[in-house]
Amino acid sequence: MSNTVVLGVIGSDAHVVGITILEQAFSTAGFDVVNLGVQTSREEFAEAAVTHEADAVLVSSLYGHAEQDCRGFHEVLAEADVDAVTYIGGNLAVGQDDFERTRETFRALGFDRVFDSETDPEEAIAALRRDLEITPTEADRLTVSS
Ligand code: B12
Repeated sequence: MSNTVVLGVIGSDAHVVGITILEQAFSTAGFDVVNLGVQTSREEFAEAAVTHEADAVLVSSLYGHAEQDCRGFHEVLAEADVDAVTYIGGNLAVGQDDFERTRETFRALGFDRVFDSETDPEEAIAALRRDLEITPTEADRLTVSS
């Protein structure tokens, strides 16, 4: 059975290119991807995660307001009884000059992993396989190492 990933851009953010690339990469890697698109509210993420029984919720944010948009995000997921791995990535802070501090901020908000805008989608895919304890096939291993 495939693992399901719910993906979207949070808040009022309209940057669509990154999640389109992520959607393609996760689909190619064998995940079922539900792409909620841009300008997705916290409640829409939670609703989709419940409806699709998501194993992971992937949040993207590019426009510099991620911290504000993500305050209370995990509380909304918890209220909806969502038990999924949560990742966030993109341009998470204005300037993003100290990414370790940014990572700490979003970890404190409840995200399991925090990625910067230089992240190769394959890195996130490999991390999710580890977190969901998915054993890659030989073909996957060859793809990742190439
Ligand atoms: C194109 C663009 C726009 C277009 C968006 C068109 C569209 N519909 O997509 C337009 C012109 C509309 C726009 C508007 C704005 N933009 Co703009 N935009 C860009 C630009 C030039 C490219 C973004 C892009 O498509 N990159 C290509 C994709 C492939 O890369 P990516 O988005 O980074 O995604 C990758 C990674 O970040 C990562 N990733 C992303 N999300 C996630 C999530 C997870 C879980 C993981 C693992 C990885 C991951 O993987 C992705 C794929 O490789 C960037 C600058 C830049 N060079 O990045 C600015 C940029 C993102 N924009 C910026 C800003 C400020 C704005 C505006 C607020 C400007 C304004 N004052 O109006 C508005 C916001 C409007 C809104 N409501 O969202 C800033 C953000 C600053 C910050 N965060 O500190 C940037 C960085 C420009 C800058 N240097 O100032 N923008």
